[in-house]
Amino acid sequence: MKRARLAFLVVPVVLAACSSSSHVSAPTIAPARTFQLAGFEPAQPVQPGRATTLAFTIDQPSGAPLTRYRRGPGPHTGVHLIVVRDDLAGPMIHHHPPVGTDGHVSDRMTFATPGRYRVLIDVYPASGPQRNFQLFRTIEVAGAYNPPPIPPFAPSVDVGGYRITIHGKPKLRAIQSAFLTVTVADAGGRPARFTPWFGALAHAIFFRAGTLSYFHTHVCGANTPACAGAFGATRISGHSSTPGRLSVGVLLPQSGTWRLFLQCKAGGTVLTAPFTLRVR
Ligand SMILES: [Cu+2]
Repeated sequence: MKRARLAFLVVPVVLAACSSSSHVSAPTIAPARTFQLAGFEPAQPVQPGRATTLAFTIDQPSGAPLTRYRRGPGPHTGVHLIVVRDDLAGPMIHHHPPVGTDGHVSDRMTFATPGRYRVLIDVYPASGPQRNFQLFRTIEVAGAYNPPPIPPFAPSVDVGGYRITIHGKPKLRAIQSAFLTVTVADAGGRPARFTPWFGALAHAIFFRAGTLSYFHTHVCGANTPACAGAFGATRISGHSSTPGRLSVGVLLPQSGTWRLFLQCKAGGTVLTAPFTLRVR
């Protein structure tokens, strides 16, 4: 659509510019050069419950593969692979796969249940005007898919022997930053001791129901250098200085129903707790 309109706009200008010459050639309008996924696997629907290779290369606007990614101790590095089922009810997968010297990224993951899955690739190139950008794909996992409605807000989620609780009912508004107070306690009610994971004490990954818009913040602690960074033009990060307690920064661009997948590492295990948030 955009391309057609561009062609329409550009051709008369070229004709006018060339009107005094003896011959006129119509310009060829190429699509805008952007970063794009190449050689994405799986190219076909996959089977549930079976380890699957997910692989790709990111081609730069020049056409050459992107091989140099931002590196460092913080979470804003490399390639983040985030996978959710479209209904946002199921689990979330968050990997930082290694990048080959030729730019090829390959990972293994298992899709537990049938359905449509959103693959979000959050990319931090080593150089260039953009700090990071996202690319998307959909993977179909074979079988009957009856997506359940998103559950209402519930303050506590039990996962991996821990209870993760949001304190107070969140009152969130689009484009207004807020902080959620979250506690993580073991089965005996003792506060969890967090281990930094991917450069942060916790990762807060948000997807909006329906459109699957995405946002991602981090909770930083004393031992997470380079954790607090910019998210595009936005700077927001939470912090934690007390065992078992997290202050999670939220800044969502649109109203609607969002799912927060809160991830932290406690007792050697990565915990992922999904919460439903209404944003006015
Ligand atoms: Cu993260």
